[in-house]
Amino acid sequence: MPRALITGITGQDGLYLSELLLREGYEVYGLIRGQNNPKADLVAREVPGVQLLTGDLTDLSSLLRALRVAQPDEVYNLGAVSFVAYSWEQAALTTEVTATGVLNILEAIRLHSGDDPSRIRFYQASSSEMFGKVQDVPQRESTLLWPRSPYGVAKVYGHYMTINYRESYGMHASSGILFNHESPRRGPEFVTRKVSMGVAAIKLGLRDKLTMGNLDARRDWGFAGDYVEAMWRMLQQPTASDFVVATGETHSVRELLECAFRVAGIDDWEQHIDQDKSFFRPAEVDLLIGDASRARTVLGWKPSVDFEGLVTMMVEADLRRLHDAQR
Ligand code: G4F
Repeated sequence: MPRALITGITGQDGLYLSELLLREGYEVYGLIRGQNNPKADLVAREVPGVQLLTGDLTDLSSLLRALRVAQPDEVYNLGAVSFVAYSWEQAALTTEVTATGVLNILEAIRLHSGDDPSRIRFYQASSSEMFGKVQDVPQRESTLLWPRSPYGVAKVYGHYMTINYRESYGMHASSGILFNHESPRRGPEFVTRKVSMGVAAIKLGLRDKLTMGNLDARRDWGFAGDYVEAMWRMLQQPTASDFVVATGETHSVRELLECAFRVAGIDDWEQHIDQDKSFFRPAEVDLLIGDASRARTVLGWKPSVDFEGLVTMMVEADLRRLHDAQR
């Protein structure tokens, strides 16, 4: 039975990836941070087969301990301070977790693996946020990175450190440059979920307005359930490498709003939107659109849910959730 260790187990990707690995017959361990982490219950409820270990990406010895217990064949590093807007407010913490945390887990794997650093396969959750002020349209693996946030800078560090460990020690370390990926499990601070929850609440008459930031930013949004499949496929390759994972479609936040209100059957959507400067960022990533040709060719991966399907899935899930909560 193959064994996997996942950091960032409490996020949407951790949950979807756990489901996939359990289906594939893995023994799955999840690293969870802090004393009495309230999200432990969520993991136990949603993916009961996962065994939780306490540890923190900023604490090397806790990572070594987790590796000793889990004895994984594969490690997926999904843990990060992942909300871009927050990274300006806590830039040092973001750097410690999202950048240095990658070095810590790579180093822990190297130390744990002894003579054969390639025996544990490693996945690093790199991000399209690294493209920032984009230098190519669409963005691909070879596109110059130009991050625009402390989060993006931290992800660039983790990305290159992963490549460096592959080249220095022969580790089977791959980096997935994932474009925005969403689901009904997405945290409410991210724009897609904020919109799906807000639109559902407006539809049910629980509120009237949604306060937004920049409506012109464009993103390549896919479904998280599809993207964890790409992560897994990367680690099944004979050689480690880096892959862009994206849908190849781009939409603005305005189009996201239009679509979400349309799904809920509300026409006069602009009446329900306010804008507030506090939701704008000090520097914006204006346009993301990925070219995932390499993932298609090498991994045989393609997305199964398009933009409209994703927004429909999220709005309908929040409508059901709010409806049930009212009964
Ligand atoms: O949903 P967002 O907060 O995601 P963002 O910043 O693109 O980052 C996400 O995707 C990255 C991959 O590219 C990940 F690495 C990262 O961890 C995260 O998952 O914001 C999307 C866009 C931004 O341009 C933002 O300015 O939506 C714009 N936006 C407009 N109004 C808003 C809002 N974003 C949020 N969160 N809230 C708003 O009210």
